[in-house]
Amino acid sequence: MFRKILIANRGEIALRVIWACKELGIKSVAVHSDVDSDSLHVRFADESICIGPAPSSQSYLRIPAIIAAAEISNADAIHPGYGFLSENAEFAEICETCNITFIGPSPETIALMGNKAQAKLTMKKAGVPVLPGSDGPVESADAAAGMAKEMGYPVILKASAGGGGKGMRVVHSEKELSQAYDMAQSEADAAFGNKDLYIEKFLEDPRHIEVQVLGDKYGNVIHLNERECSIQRRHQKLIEEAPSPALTPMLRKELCETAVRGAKAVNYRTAGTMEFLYDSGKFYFMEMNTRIQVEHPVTENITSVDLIKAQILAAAGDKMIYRQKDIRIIGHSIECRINAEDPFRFTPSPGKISTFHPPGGPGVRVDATAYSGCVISPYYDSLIAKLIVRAPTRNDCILRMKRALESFIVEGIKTNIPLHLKIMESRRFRAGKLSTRFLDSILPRSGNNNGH
Ligand code: MV4
Repeated sequence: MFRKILIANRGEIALRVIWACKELGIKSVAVHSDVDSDSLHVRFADESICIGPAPSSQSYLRIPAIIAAAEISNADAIHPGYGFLSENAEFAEICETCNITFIGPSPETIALMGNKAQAKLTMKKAGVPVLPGSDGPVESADAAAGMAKEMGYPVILKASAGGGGKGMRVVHSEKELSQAYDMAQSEADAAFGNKDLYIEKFLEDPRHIEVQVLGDKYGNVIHLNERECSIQRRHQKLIEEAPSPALTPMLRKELCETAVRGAKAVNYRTAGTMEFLYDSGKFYFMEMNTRIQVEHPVTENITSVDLIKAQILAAAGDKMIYRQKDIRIIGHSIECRINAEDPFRFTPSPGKISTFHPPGGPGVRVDATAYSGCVISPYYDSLIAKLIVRAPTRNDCILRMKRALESFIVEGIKTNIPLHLKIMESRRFRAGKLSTRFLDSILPRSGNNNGH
């Protein structure tokens, strides 16, 4: 087992990894930027090292500084958390070269799944359902027009190197296609240095349902059921829950077994997520995320599996202690992402939090980095806490979330707690009628004009 793990991240996920290390008897090393020296991850790690100034490009993304910190502190592994370097194949490879275990998939798997066109083709070959479209990148606007004619409009152009919505264009008719192709291509080139696009049939109002998978180095792969993540704004998730209110037991089994088949096809050996679009009783593979995700606690709540510990144990070469038949869903769980932002205009609200008093009581978990007196920096994302509740049923969960939100005190900055309360009180949410356009039905019209 590892003696010491360096956490190449900040915020609540850095703390979450530190808690796992403590419970496993592993020493932890925090890295931090200048403006994060008073952060809780620095305070609770066994050691900490400053790796640069506030901008991520000069600190949390600076590979040489992070590797140097691991060598100076004699860490034998690095946990990348989510975001930052977590899906950077080059970083994973450099870790390997330096004899530091990267807690995640192999560099080859990260690179393969990072190319969304390749990932889709790989999954299609493995028998995972995908939307009709090009097999791999599409060569030209003309080739795209030919395919669009065949499958019918609307279609969507997506950057192969993309994911999370960048370099995407929905096309409703042939006359829009060539311009959309050029725009998506230059956006992809600017954002990723890769112009490749692929095309597929566009679903107007699907759900986003993802399956948590877990593998080890010996070819064992299981699933830990699904999460529903349809409530998003500008490809930023706001609320996640498990299980999905949309699935029947039969569909759940089919979806989750399909996800395992896909993960096995790429020799998956750690925690990961297979993302699907779901519409009218059918699901289609969209992307695979080769990292731990923000919303992993809802899965932990319904399965009682500690996903961070599982990642660490898998990376250390332990054989998986779970068999699929040991995994059962118990109850329901919902997560609200509490952001430092104006709740209806979505503009950031950095600054000093004068009072921070999170809720507690039965079934309430708060994964937070904020505390009374802390300063929320404008340099990083606006997530200040994840409020996660569990209860026997979805309805109990919603009532519990409502009371937890009502007793969550954050003063000094604005948060999106009022928006979460509005969603918990909405009839559509309570009925489980979710889709990727759900938020449009909640927001006042003025708040709607910021989307794509
Ligand atoms: C789609 C789609 C509909 N049809 N692909 C958005 C993020 C990126 N990962 C892919 N996305 C979508 N791809 C097809 N063929 C709709 C979306 C989409 C979306 C997906 C999940 C959650 C929220 C979303 C919001 C807008 C668009």
